[in-house]
Amino acid sequence: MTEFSLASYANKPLAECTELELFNALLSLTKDAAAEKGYNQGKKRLYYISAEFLIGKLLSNNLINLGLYDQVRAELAEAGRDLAELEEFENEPSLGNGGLGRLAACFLDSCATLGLPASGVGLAYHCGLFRQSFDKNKQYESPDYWLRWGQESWMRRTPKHYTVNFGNLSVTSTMYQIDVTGYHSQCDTLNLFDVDTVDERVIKNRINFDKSQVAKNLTLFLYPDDSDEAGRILRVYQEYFMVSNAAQLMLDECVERGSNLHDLADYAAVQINDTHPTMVIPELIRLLGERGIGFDEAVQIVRDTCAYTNHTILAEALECWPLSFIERVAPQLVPIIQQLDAFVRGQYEDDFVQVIDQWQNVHMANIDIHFSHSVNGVAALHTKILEDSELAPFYKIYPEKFNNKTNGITFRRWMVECNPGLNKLVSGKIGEGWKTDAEQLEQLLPLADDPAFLAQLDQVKRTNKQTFAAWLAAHQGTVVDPDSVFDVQSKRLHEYKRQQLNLLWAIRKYQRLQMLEADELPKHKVTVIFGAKAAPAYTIAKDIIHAIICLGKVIEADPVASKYLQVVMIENYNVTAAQHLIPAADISEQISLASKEASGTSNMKFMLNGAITLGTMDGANVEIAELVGEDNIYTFGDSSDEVIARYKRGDYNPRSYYEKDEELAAAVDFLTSDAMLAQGDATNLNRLHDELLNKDWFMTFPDFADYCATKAQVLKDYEDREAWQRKALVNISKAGYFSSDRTIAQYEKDIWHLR
Ligand code: 26Y
Repeated sequence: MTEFSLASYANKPLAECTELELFNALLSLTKDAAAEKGYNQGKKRLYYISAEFLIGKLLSNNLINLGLYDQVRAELAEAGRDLAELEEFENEPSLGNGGLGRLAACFLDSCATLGLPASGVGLAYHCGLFRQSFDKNKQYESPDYWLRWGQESWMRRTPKHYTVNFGNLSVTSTMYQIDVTGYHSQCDTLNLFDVDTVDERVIKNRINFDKSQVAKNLTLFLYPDDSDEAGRILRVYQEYFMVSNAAQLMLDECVERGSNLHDLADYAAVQINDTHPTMVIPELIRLLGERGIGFDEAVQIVRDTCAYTNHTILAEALECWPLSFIERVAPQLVPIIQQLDAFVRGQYEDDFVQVIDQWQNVHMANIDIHFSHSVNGVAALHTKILEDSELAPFYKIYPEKFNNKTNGITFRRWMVECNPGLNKLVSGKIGEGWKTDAEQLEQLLPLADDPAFLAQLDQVKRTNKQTFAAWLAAHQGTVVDPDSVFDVQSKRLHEYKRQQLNLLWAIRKYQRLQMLEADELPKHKVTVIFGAKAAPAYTIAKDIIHAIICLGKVIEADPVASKYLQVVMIENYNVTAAQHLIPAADISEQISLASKEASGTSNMKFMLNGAITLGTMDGANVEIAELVGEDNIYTFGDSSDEVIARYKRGDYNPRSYYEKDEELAAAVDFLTSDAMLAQGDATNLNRLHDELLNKDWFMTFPDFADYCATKAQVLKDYEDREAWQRKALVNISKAGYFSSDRTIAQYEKDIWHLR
């Protein structure tokens, strides 16, 4: 084992280095240390294909996993330098959007740690997902040039190049590699493809660019605006580029490892992360055909190799492309997709399960289900809804394919790295074993009766809240009170996640504060903290952001209410912000409309960091509730069965709730009050008001009263600090089930069989 000394990677004394010089020295050191650990290898390899990898900053994560963190920090400190300064300096890779991408990142961490040979395969987006800023209380999007400032060097350029043929043009690619370090183990890799002709100059203003110049724009943005046809076709180009590269890479590597391609399934497992990589199925069939394998055998080989994960039951996210788009982008796939369609038609009559529908639209999920050997949901309830309703006709045909893999998170990033105080407290009591054997956290349970330990837990939370407050002040100039209750909802902005329900609660709270007598005022101030990006073309989501920011300003201007309530929106919420925020949270808001959130993973991160969940019985919340017991979680709202039944009846009318509940009506109408209009834009506020009153597709009104009553109980219980920390301790102790190491072990055992 080499002794790694940072000084030997710098060409001048560490004290005299610029941040860039220090950062580059750390990069080289980390890469050498990773190379020395070596890479997980074996006959069979996992190819995890995903449009997103939300990997977060890598410096500290890699140092921790390589066992170099303390040593490097000490060496820096000796030279009067601070590792935190370099963590700030590092740009966060902008390669993902939300849960699906972060899950992919946690999975790679666990694969590497468990010694499974695995490659992530995706795209090297130059500007990634947009960077969010606020101006006039609205979201603005700009390109996130995360590759600048020397940081591109996490990505190693490889000599691998492929040709990808589109209908009207042919492009070449280059593969870049990022090391995925396992915790005290070997490495895996994240393989990201870039198009060689990429040209950032096609970007016009902000995130607008010439959509027709595919060879130049293909790898610029993640999820480019798809509100017009050019944008949707571009998405198909991106997807085909991703999977064609993935398929070619995989076949090359498998042949190198000794496969004759007939036995491909013994050499590769492909996991299709949502429908975005679906075209890998016809592409593999096509490539196997080129190499002399007949259609029927190729179909069987591909089915044995591929597995599909469904992450959503929202119809809009189940991709469905006009065959004419595929004809333009990848005409070579059309006859194959038609053959797959004919194959299905020959066996099943039900329109629902066909590959190509009567309007000549290709249903990507249907390809995945017929032509892979495993279909999994991401939480027990989600899988059950897929089986019983959403995908019931498929479940009837292929009951053996369906399985559940409840999501998980890597505890290395989501506790060891982001919450050093808690890491120290926990490890001081039960040792370090929980970092790779997460169920050991249960050893903390007896401490629920130890007031001294609960006080220490409280102290850790307090410190984290102060640290977060300092970070927020430095980053966006917003001042929050660390003595207030941190009530946090951070996740993609979507109506089904119901940030608007939380917003209505905050309005109601504000209105009540205005009516209270001095002796009734609450003990603790509540700081409602939101972090969320809205898709650029998602109008109502942006209206919700606008309303949240406006409300924050209204309250701030009120001398009395602002002592008891603050509403804050974090700018450009990303993994870095999450790592600061989650350890500081008291309340974890998981308030999606029951049946709509496939799993959620922030719920797990908050729990692990000692926040108490206030949530609906949706996604993985259900499993959290089972584990911690009803005393240690707050649940409310209609059940998924009730919600599904109400959708089926089709008789939901938000007005009937509005008319019956005066407080609800007052809160809704406040959106267009003079106070709000003085802060914001009438178009946006009126639109949101009307949307809620006339449509409210995600049924916030029926859950409003129960949500408010439950939240009142949460805030009341917060006053008993010892009882509260006991709940926190139970949550931390029971979080072990949600380690992505457990999830990955299940994928390995049930689906991949890499070993
Ligand atoms: C339509 C297309 C543009 C699209 C883009 C992004 C479709 C879906 C997505 C992202 C989906 C996503 O992030 N899903 C989340 O996956 C998590 C990991 O399984 C779940 O925990 C979470 O409930 C789900 O919303």
